[in-house]
Amino acid sequence: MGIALPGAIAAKLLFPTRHVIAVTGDGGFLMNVQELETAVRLELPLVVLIWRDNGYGVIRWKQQMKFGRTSGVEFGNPDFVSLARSFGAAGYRVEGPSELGSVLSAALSCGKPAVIDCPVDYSENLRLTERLKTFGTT
Ligand SMILES: Cc1ncc(C[n+]2csc(CCOP(=O)(O)OP(=O)(O)O)c2C)c(N)n1
Ligand SMILES: [Mg+2]
Repeated sequence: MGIALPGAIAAKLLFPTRHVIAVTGDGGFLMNVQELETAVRLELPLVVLIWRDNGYGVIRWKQQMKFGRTSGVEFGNPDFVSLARSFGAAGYRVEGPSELGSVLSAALSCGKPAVIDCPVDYSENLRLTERLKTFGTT
């Protein structure tokens, strides 16, 4: 956790002509959010795509599978669009699945560091796990 944005900065420094997109959970992004300042200062037009589920989703999933309940995995988030803009980066929000492609294109061509706030619903993961269990016993 936390490596996505610093990793993207390193990648963009190494390969300045290539598109660089960091894909990260909201918790991981917040661990090194201050590196947005680095990306802005170094004028690196990279994109950070944040899956926002307001929690430690993979830990929530594992707790639910193992204990049938969760603890300490929910948190609140800042407004990622405003946060990005306050650093001098661009901020975008995806409002529905059909928008992801166009928002990504806009972010990639905006000419400065960009953050995309993308809400996700991971509940399908639990249903998938249940189905895999069923599959394993038949
Ligand atoms: C530095 C660090 N702390 C803790 C962990 C354990 N860990 C792995 S995934 C995870 C939750 C990730 O949450 P988030 O970044 O919001 O991603 P999500 O699973 O919600 O998509 C945690 C706490 C880790 N991998 N690295
Ligand atoms: Mg999360």
